[in-house]
Amino acid sequence: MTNHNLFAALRSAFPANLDEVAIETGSGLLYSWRDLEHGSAMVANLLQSLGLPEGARIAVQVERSVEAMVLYLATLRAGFVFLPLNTAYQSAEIDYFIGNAEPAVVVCSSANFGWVSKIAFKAGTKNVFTLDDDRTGSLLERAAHCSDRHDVAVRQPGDMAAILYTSGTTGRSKGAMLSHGNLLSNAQVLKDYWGWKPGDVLIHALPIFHVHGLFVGIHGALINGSKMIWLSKFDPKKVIEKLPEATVFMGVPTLYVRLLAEPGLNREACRNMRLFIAGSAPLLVETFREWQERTGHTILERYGMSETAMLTSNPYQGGERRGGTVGFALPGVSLRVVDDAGQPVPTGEIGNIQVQGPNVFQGYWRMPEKTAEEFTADGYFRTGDVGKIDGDGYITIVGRSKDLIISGGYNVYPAEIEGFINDLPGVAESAVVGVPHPDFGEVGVAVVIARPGAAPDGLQIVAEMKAKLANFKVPKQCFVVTELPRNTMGKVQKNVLREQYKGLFA
Ligand code: MLC
Ligand code: AMP
Repeated sequence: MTNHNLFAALRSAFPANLDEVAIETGSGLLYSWRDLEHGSAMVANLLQSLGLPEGARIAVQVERSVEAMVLYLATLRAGFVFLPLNTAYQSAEIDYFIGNAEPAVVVCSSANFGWVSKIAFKAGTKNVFTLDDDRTGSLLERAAHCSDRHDVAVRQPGDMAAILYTSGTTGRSKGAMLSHGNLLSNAQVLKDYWGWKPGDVLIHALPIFHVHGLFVGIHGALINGSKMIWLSKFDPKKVIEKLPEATVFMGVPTLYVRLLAEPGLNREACRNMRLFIAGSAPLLVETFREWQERTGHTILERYGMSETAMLTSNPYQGGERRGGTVGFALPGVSLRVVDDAGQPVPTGEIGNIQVQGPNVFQGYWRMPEKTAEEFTADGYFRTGDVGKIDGDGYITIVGRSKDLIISGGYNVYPAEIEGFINDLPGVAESAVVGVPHPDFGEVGVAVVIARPGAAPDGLQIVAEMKAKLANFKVPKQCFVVTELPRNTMGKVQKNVLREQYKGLFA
């Protein structure tokens, strides 16, 4: 019987000589392919020894490390479901995710063990392990006693491999269920489309709790048997130092903006590079052009989402990479632009982007109604992105119908933040909008109306948010005003607010 487990495909791409270097860290630690093979086997054996039910979720909130990646590989290998959580999430956020996903295993940093384990045990989780970014923690201690041989669990293409939580427009996060088949098909398509070849080396400096770093980066390198230069965090100077040893780099636009701010970024530093890829948020045409001038390389911009992994890409070869566009639908992906009635719009006109393909997710975890709402009768997923296709077939994302702010590549849903602010004493109502920001692309600004007789303070409101919410979600400024602009229906006109505050960080 064919094994469709994603890990089996990644493993089969490992080089014949397992003693070659698979990963080199920023501090010079080397991991061989054999280390990945044995490490993932040991952790997979540990997970399997716990007697977990079929489809058990393994929730992980840990700092970026090679061992955290090995835990991901081990979860796939053992046939369980990986559930990564942003390290910025605080207790109320973690409480929701763990309560909703009911993971059988939770892995957290030892610094957070106290509060995370309390939440996990309350939700019925039986196993809580720790994993730190210095190769310590109870997960590795326990795995050290396990065999380094392991038969990859047999999985079908439709079996769940991961759940990625993405915030909802109503403020409640939804868990997008991705199957082994979704992820493998996308990895295989990208390997060909981006011309991965022997000898490629990827600089990996992105978080591994979202699609970009976890799937596009890790799968991209592994399915090509390519070495990764693994940086513990994004540091532009360190990236530039490592560029001559690499051929591929991936980043959200903020990473490119920060690299351009470094005088050391030049053609010489990029002499061995083959490909720079950007995505997760719109790349400004100015950044695209400045990059071309400074490095001689043309950034390849692509577009994707948690629910679908990658959907479109500018061409690697055989066509021009056009700044401001996200290229063409990837092979196997069907993408259409439709009006609000669901009818295709003429070439060049703006409409809603809908997609279909082997990479499109299986639905939202325990939310069948929400899942049904997001698919059309003929099986297309409504992305919530608004765009157009020009006469040459290039796709441009021009906006979003979903009320969403993308800040430094992280998604922030205004509804969630407004809900938080509205519950604070003295607040009658609030509106959160995204405004342009030179570093993060876009950041949130909160506009608040006081309750009669109350005088809430903007700085205090920001402080309250910092204490309770993931830091990237916190609006950079909060204004208390006497009224919000409204349309005739009484609905807040966010476009007017965006216009009013657009110069705040210019
Ligand atoms: C950090 N801060 C942010 C922020 N990141 N504010 C807004 N937006 C962000 N993204 C704030 C913190 O709150 C803090 O504020 C201050 O900046 C410093 O925090 P830090 O943690 O030291 O920041 P830094 O390490 O510089 O992080 C910036 C970053 C990071 C750009 C490196 O945000 C990042 O790694 N972004 C990548 C996100 C990503 O991988 N997205 C892919 C999603 S997948 P204060 O006030 O507390 O000091 C997806 C699908 C697809 O979208 O298509 O790929
Ligand atoms: P996430 O839910 O974190 O997976 O974010 C997905 C969203 O990021 C998409 O729906 C788009 O709105 C946005 N996005 C991803 N890539 C791009 C891009 N290249 N240009 C514009 N928006 C993008």
